[in-house]
Amino acid sequence: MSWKDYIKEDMFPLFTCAGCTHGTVTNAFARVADELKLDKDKTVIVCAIGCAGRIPTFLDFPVLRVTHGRALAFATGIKLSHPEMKVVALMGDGDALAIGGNHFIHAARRNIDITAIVSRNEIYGMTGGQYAPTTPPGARATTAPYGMLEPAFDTCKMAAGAGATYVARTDAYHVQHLQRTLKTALQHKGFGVVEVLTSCPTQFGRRNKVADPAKMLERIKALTVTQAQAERMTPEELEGKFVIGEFVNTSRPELTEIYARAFAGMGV
Ligand SMILES: Cc1ncc(C[n+]2csc(CCOP(=O)(O)OP(=O)(O)O)c2C)c(N)n1
Ligand code: SF4
Repeated sequence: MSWKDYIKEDMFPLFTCAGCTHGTVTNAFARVADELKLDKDKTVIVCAIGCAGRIPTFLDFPVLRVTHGRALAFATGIKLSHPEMKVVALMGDGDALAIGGNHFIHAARRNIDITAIVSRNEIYGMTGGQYAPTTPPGARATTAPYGMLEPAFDTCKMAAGAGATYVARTDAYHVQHLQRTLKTALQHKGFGVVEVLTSCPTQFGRRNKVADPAKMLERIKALTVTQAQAERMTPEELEGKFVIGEFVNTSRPELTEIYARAFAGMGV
């Protein structure tokens, strides 16, 4: 088998705009699925409405595409009823952190064994460029024509604070780092979060003078620092940067195991 066996090539061409790096995440996922030899009968991907949510339908796994913001709610139901399944939620940042923010923090609190991958393109791509909770201050969006006035979420700090047992950030420029991070996350038991910095040249780029897909990738490169680099930087130097790497990798009781123990021998 090769990584291409995890892609539904008959569905090509992709619907995405040129330079959209949601596709880079899908590509990395397929390669890691091949490395880990993920069983297509024991893995399910849940995604929702949005460009990021549509991309997983090109992966050759059972894919459940649900209402915007509800990927983790459905993923939780699948995992509780089929604890033997590997459950992955592949989401956009608006999807995961705005309308789906509540599901996100409670999945982390419960430490349910789901891998949550959040593609952070800093905008609502599919619906025409409205700002997301991840849009950087000052950036323009259709709903922020004079620049974003609100601060952006730190997804990783939020996930860690809510109790996720694996938390990491990576990006679509450093693709080997992206693959290594996804590989570790997919082997983790418990609620794992991988934030992937991605680019939307069409809706973010055009409004923020980085419409060229290559420039958007250079922007990601310029904005990211490793944890080792971050340690040598002042808070002022770190302002607006994204530290990539692993922030949490720990274990504590997982929700479906807690349920199994609670109902053991009761015939439930
Ligand atoms: C319940 C509901 N609310 C709002 C929408 C409209 N809607 C569709 S996609 C989307 C945002 C998409 O942004 P994101 O999740 O960041 O994904 P992207 O398209 O940027 O990849 C919104 C608001 C919807 N389809 N359903
Ligand atoms: S609108 Fe943005 S997120 Fe959607 S496909 Fe185009 S580049 Fe990708």
